[in-house]
Amino acid sequence: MKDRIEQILGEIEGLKCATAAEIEEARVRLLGKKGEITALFDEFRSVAPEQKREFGQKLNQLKTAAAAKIEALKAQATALADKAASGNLDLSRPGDDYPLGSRHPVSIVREEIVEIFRKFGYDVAEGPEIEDDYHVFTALNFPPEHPAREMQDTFFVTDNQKENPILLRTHTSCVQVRCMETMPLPIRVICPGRVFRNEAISARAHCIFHQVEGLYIDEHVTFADMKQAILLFAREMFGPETQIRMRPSYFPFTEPSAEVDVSCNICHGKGCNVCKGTGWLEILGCGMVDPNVLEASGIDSTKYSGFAFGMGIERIAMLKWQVKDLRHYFENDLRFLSEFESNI
Ligand code: 2U9
Repeated sequence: MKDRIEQILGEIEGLKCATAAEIEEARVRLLGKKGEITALFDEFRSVAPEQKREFGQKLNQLKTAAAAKIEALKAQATALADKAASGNLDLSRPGDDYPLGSRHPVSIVREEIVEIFRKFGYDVAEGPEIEDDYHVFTALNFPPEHPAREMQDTFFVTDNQKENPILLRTHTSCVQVRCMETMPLPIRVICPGRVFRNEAISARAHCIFHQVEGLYIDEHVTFADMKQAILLFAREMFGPETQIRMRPSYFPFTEPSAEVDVSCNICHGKGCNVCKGTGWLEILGCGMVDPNVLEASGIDSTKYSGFAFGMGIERIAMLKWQVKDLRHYFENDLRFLSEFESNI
């Protein structure tokens, strides 16, 4: 047995295998169930007790040496295979394109709107998305029983039965309220931001959307000033030929109030499926700030007047790119997002 162990040790030292298959064959021959070393372990059972210690040690050394050799051969074969593969590399091949992202359509439109008003001299203001009832409703002349104050319309953070509950803002008008509380007059401010309404999600409504609202307060501000500002905005946004029309409306925070349509820039007023044959597209709501709203923030309504307006960014983006389903803006599907190129 001793000779056999020495012989196998010699074989292991000189073992040479070129391929993974040859290495596996050697492993099976030496260490497999019916392998030579395994057979020696079987034989070891019948070794005389006084020789067991010596033979046992030698056998274990043999097994360790065989396993180490097999591992070393495997490592050698892998290194050789890698070297061979790298010999096939075409180092002159052009690199893969690194895909560039694009701006989200809501960001593109928001920046476009904000930029137009910035040119008109408006400041930009942002405020908290989690607000209190006072800044979202009370300061904006919403009566206590107004339906917007119900759970079906607004997401409440704290109990809406308690005084001045905390909630997710349903419009960005609360940012303008904070501006009126803190900024010196005159105020000219534009407020973009995300708003939340407790609505069932569909192609035309979502529980989250984005608004841009504007506010201008000074002495002698008139409805004519508002009309001119909105006309100039519409022409910057939709083209120099754009016409606007105003329809009477109602908001708790403005009086009088109006909804503004722009002439359809697809059919130029003739009527098409985008404007549903009317020649007009509704883009925003506006009005003269209600004196109660000015007074609630400590502004003298006998000296100062102002106008305000608000628009949904997703709605403007839908008109700009004729997107039919609002949900596209929130699903972040790359097939949709990569359609929008922008240098902003
Ligand atoms: C203050 C006073 C008045 C903001 C205004 C609208 C009219 C309006 C809607 C358009 C579509 C919101 O996104 S939408 O659902 N907005 O029609 N918003 S006037 O009036 C204000 C704001 C702040 C202190």
